Amino acid sequence: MSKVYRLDEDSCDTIIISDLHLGSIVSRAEDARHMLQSKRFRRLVLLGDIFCDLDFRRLTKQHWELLSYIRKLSNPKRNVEVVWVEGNHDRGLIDVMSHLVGTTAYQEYQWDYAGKRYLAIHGHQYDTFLVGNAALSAAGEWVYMHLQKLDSKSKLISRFLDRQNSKWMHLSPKVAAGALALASQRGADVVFCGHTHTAMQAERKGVRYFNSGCWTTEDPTYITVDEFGVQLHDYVSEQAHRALNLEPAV
Ligand SMILES: [Mn+2]
Repeated sequence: MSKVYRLDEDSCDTIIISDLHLGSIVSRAEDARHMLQSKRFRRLVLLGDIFCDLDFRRLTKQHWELLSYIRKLSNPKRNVEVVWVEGNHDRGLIDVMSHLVGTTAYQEYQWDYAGKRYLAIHGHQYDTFLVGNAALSAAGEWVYMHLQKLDSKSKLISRFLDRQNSKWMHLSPKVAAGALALASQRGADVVFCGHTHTAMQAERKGVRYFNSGCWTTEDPTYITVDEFGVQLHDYVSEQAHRALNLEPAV
């Protein structure tokens, strides 16, 4: 992933985040809220798997604080469009939750900005393992959830498995290929996905693909779109740069 930062730039047209997995112990809800609070933007795309599962009892104070901040953003006075694109983990929740946080829910979302067409889809649609092995995937989720409970201190096992899971399935290329094909069909210049938990970018026949990564690992990522283009951001590195920048000059 190329990392180019404009340290002075805190405003953009659109922010895209995905795979927060609220309700999971590995969710970085507080970091996500701090990131959103530090920016000015006109559109927020929640690109799926905002929730981990249907059990609200697992949401912590930090998880509710993020949801409450998203609700504030969706107040018409703020003039921010908040869009929620459904992920495989959000199913069955998105209608209720999107009302609760004041967002509109979509299967895929398309918008135009500065002469380009953008398309956002979570990406599980191209996960052939998930599509073909629903029962096995459900069993995997159950095991994973219980491992997370055992692993609550270090979270190392959970995060390791999360990365391995995505690698074993060779998900990233499949999702990228599927999304790029859809973008061509829809006449989009840029397509965004989440789901794989691995931030990346690719290009095919003039169409660009970006994956927004996730907020469940030690290196959470997000995407911005503004007049300078599309950028993938590494939250932790940015925070480190910011901290250095605040040091008084010697
Ligand atoms: Mn997903």
